[in-house]
Amino acid sequence: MNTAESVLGMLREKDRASGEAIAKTLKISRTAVWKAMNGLRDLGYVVDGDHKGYHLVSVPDLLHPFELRPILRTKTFGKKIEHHMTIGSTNERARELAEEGWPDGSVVVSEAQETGKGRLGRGWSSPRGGIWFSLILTPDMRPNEAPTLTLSGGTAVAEALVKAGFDAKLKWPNDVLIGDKKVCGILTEMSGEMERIDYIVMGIGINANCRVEDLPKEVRAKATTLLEVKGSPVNRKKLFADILLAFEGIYGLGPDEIISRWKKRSATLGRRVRIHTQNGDIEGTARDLDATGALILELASGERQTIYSGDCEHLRIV
Ligand code: BT5
Repeated sequence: MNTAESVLGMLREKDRASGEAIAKTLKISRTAVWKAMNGLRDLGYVVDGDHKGYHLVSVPDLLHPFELRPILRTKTFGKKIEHHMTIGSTNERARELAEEGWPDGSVVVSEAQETGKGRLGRGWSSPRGGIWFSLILTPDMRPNEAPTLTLSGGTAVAEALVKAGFDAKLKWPNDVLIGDKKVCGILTEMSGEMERIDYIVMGIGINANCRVEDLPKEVRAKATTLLEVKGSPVNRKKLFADILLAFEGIYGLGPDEIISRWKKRSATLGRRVRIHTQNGDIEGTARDLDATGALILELASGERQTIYSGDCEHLRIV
């Protein structure tokens, strides 16, 4: 905990705290108190000060560790958080930190991204108000087991959204939908060798308190935001803390349990779908997931085909 965070802790506890009392309790100089106060104000904390002392008037709506730590109930996820007001991509930054050896469960979060990344070189629009973050994971598993880990990220988000009152569903492999529109996308990137994972960076983007009009024209028809669905802003800090808690709870479960949790919230199984793969499109009915998280498709001929990767399109129910 740095000085500013300790000072903030005291301001939260006491209605009014004098500079002298803060300095004495934290064993720091009056100048250090003053500097910490300025640092907090720069972040958007409103602190009144008069001869009787300092008083915390309001806190900023930021996914900053100062705001998250008091409400996080996790053991490892989010114990290290790097926060940005804006960044290119949290995934890129998380990769750098993973290379530096940041531990399992570390988080990079940004209030906005300038060059957010989707899968396969696509872009991800990330205006202010969303929840854009990446987790560094160092699971003890082989690379071929990683697909179920990807499913657990989507499941955690969907379960946290359900807890917050949203009817969130999952589209294979990893989109979270509300009413068939995409509200969250996940980008999993792995570094390692055939037999061993060095680390995984899982990037999760949630359209929380942004408006659909803030997204590019071409994605609006297929996208939604929590603000739009609810009609009023959600508590981003609580939702973020709940997602980390849900994910920590699923992380480390066996593949069978992850897959069964995923299936409970699936919007894909039982639907007619078109899968865009590198080798062309395949249409059929999504029947099941196999033990590795691959999609089992029933073709018109009745034959079953296992799909390991691709973009899934839900076809209209006619
Ligand atoms: C994804 O890709 O869904 C993965 C998105 C991952 C974003 C997170 S945010 C934090 C972390 N840092 C990053 O740089 N990325 C991760 P994909 O399935 O390829 O979907 C991308 C497509 O979704 C785009 O081509 C658009 O059509 C559409 N799209 C772009 N922005 C969107 C948004 N905010 N909401 C819904 N759809 C969007």
